[in-house]
Amino acid sequence: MAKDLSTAVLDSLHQVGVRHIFGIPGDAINGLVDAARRHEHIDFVTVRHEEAGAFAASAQAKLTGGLGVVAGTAGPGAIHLLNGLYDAKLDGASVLAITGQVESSLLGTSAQQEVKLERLFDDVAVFNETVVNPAQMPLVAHNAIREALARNGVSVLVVPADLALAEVESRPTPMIIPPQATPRPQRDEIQRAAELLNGSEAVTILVGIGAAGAVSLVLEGANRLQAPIIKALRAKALVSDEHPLVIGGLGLLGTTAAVEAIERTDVLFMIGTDFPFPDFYPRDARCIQLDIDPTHIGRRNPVDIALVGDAEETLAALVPQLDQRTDGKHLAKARDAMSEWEDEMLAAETDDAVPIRPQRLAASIGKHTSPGTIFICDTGAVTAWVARHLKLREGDLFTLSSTLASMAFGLPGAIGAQLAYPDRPVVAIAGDGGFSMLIGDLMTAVELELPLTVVVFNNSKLGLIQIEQEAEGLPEHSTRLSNPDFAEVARAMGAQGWRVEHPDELDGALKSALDSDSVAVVDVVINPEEVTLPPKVEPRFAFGYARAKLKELIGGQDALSGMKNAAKQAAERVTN
Ligand SMILES: Cc1cc2nc3c(=O)[nH]c(=O)nc-3n(C[C@H](O)[C@H](O)[C@H](O)COP(=O)(O)OP(=O)(O)OC[C@H]3O[C@@H](n4cnc5c(N)ncnc54)[C@H](O)[C@@H]3O)c2cc1C
Ligand SMILES: Cc1ncc(C[n+]2csc(CCOP(=O)(O)OP(=O)(O)O)c2C)c(N)n1
Ligand SMILES: [Mg+2]
Repeated sequence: MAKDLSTAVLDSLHQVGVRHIFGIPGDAINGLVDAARRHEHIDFVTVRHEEAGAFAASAQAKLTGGLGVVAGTAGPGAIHLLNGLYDAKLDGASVLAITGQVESSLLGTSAQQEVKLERLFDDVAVFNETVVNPAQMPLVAHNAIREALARNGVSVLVVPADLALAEVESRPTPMIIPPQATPRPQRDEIQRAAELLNGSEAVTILVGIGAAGAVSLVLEGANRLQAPIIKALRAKALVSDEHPLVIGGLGLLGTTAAVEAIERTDVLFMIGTDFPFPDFYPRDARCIQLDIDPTHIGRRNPVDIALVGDAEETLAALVPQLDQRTDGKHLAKARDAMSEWEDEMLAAETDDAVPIRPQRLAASIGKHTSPGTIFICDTGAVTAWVARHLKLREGDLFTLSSTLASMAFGLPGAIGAQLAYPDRPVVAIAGDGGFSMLIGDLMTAVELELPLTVVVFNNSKLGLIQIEQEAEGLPEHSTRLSNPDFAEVARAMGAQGWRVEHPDELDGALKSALDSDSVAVVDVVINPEEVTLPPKVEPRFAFGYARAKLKELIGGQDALSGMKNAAKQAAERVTN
């Protein structure tokens, strides 16, 4: 049976369960958009920026493990996709980008909007092909889909405008997506790992998103070994933050309890994690790493025993070989340190100060959301408040632009998440910088009538950058943002909006927004002076910070005018 090329692509996508293509119609992809208009199972979701579409597709892929799809027209539309596609690549998410291209007769003629797309996408893509003849269908589409799914990466299919609706002879070729060839760790290696774990005094488990299918085995193993569990940030939702074995995260956004447990540990057991910060790995401990990808073994930290395999399958073989320990000194110390940490955090989380403290805001979000909520978080100081103060429960999902650490992932990611999970509450947690970067896509959420909630941590600045500048001893520069009232902006865009400046208003606004069945924005003015501290403050940080504050005080000018400035600012603060 004959059909047009774009319909053939959509039929292939339908075979792997795709329901949405995010993008902006026009020019070279009008054929694709028309095919979507006619397609029974796949919707074209018009966004306001192709990057937002790519983030939405990436978030869907990260949360569901399936394929996210995004489209952009030739030239600028395709270029706009790039940051979102890198987000998918770096987090191992399967995304297909379909882009337009100038007509095939114009290729190589410096035509308007002609960009060498294969070169543009060369680094980001595991599969990157331009269709030059309709007879390539459906095989070329199948290959693109198969490679994205099998290699957990980005595929790019470039379709010149004149071919989008070209007739293709569609042979009935069901697409084969072979199950991933899962490596199996050798029995000997599992036994060596069991011996090392059984013979050690202080095992600490660092768990990552790769352990998502093996949570109960991780818990059983940790219980037998009396080992505290530290969660890599991407894996924050894997085990409840309130679980007695959990001692928070590791890294700049982690807890002191985790840093101290790592210092004491004699065997670190990494399960499905690619935690990227070398300074936070233990200096002298032995290390066992369990990962499905052999190229990830040892790339962050030297490894004594490598278990290359699926977390669930491998732990199912390993955990029964672990002895039940009774002397849980290491765990007891870690727990004590964690309760101390939590007590320390509680003061800020319950503080009635005005402006509202971000710690209090993050903790309040946790109190008002129901279990099963999906949280999508931006990059910034906001990530730290969420990492430390938003308590996730069993059944919640959490994701972010984890390895690329791009700004503005929250709102578009929430759009992708809400479309993939229409019945679950979805909350985007945004910085004011990140939110305003792709704010246009609030209108996308409104048009789609999605019930998602956006909470803006509004400190009127690129907060994390100011902290970075000051930690390096540099005075704050160019990080301030003069924002509108985002609640009013939200209302003007057709969403509901709440502006919160006082802690007394916080609970009511969050509750109303979360209960609302339309797009809701809660713009919370938070204390702009709040600094996220590393889990252990080194003298270098304190010294740099003090130096920066001094420079800010004298404003880099002569001391007298600097002091005048500082006095003026202080007076303004008092009168406001
Ligand atoms: C502003 C900002 C600050 C950040 N600060 C921190 C921080 O302080 N601490 C922190 O932890 N993170 C932080 N991050 C995130 C950090 O960059 C990493 O992305 C994150 O730590 C990685 O988490 P992960 O190991 O769970 O995921 P990934 O890096 O995706 O690793 C998952 C691993 O699991 C493996 N895997 C997949 N499937 C399986 C399977 N079935 N069986 C076995 N293995 C499998 C994969 O091959 C991969 O190696 C920050 C991010 C941002 C945006
Ligand atoms: C696209 C992109 N541009 C720049 C950066 C560098 N960067 C990281 S965090 C940040 C500030 C984010 O500000 P905001 O969203 O207001 O969050 P805050 O730090 O204030 O909580 C910047 C500029 C980045 N990560 N991504
Ligand atoms: Mg900010």
